[in-house]
Amino acid sequence: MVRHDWTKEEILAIYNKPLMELMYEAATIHRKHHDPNQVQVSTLLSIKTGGCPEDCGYCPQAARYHTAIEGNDLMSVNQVKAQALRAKSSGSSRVCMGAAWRNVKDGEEFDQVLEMVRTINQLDMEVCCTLGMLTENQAQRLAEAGLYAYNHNLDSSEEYYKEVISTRGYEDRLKTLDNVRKTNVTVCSGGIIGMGEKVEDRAGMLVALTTLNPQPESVPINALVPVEGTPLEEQQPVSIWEMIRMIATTRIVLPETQVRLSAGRTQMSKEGQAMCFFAGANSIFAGDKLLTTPNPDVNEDMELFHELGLQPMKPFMKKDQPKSVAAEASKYNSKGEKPKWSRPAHKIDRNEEAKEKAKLKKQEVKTI
Ligand code: SAM
Ligand code: DTB
Ligand code: SF4
Repeated sequence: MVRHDWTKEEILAIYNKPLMELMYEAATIHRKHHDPNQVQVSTLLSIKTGGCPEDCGYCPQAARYHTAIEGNDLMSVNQVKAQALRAKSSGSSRVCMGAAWRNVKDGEEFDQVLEMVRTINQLDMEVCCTLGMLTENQAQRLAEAGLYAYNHNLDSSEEYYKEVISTRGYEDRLKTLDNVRKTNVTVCSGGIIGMGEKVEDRAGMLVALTTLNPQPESVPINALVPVEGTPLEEQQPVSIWEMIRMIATTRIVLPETQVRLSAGRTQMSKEGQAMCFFAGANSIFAGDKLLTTPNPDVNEDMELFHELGLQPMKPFMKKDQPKSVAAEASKYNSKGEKPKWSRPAHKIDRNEEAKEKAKLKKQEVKTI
């Protein structure tokens, strides 16, 4: 039975169970709802990298911090098609296109993204986008182009979100998820552990996700990848035990969801990842790069799958392939809306410090 009324206390009690019991319970629920030998494999593609106006404390793509990434303008449809074909031949069933945007803006660039969606859907792969905040009209246009999933993470509890991001509010994230839900696009929403949050915040995030009705079809659990120059650069990596606990708890409270073992796998042993699969993870990001940071090599992942008897899932096993409507036949117009997303603008000390450090670095570069 899927429950939407979990309390934080109940979820904490699950998270803190003796580990063997927790894993056994999660694995039992996993088997009731999923084939435990099938793992969905997605490939990430950063279609627009860096230069983002937001202040997310974990993100190397925020323009205000000084990180080593190379920014790029929006990729062309042909470049995206070539990458999608590579992903398909390496066993991925889904391409997830990420853009370093605060929100989607109607216009040429969005039209180009819609064409990317049509192109990948025509390759018979599932298409996911993560483009920031979205209006209902934009969600409808993505759906009409053939989008399969939209990723928009809650990232943490509502309380801890304020300690990480000051340029937008939690309610904007929920509103975007609601806009996606009004279409036939599936919802992918999860978060990051290891940002300095308490275990209570992890439980709080799961309460928010379980309350959604229907629950998200996919929930990525990322371990923070601490990137030099970001406010969270000095966070200690989360231990594999915490990752297993988080995956197992997510599996128990979101039984029908695909739980994705996401960022941070380069820091995990093969045995650790195997325990995550046992505890209910049934999806990964494959490819040697996430959006901007490293990820295990595809061959290594396929060796691990072979060792564990896991199989990459074929596309459209959970839901039929959407039809792509051509741009000329679209029934939706670009509305040119300018929605008023919130701007809390409270001060987060470590974000301010990282911004100041970046200013100094930029001045240094100028004077050299
Ligand atoms: N700009 C869009 C947005 O924020 O929704 C889409 C791209 S954004 C990079 C997608 C997600 O990547 C974030 O919500 C966050 O959960 C995850 N992410 C970003 N940087 C990360 C890091 N250093 N470690 C782990 N996850 C990270
Ligand atoms: C998600 O939850 N994790 C992915 C995907 N959704 C877009 C992104 C992880 C990004 C890790 C940092 C980077 O590579 O820039
Ligand atoms: Fe921008 Fe998304 Fe990175 Fe936040 S997480 S800075 S919105 S790219």
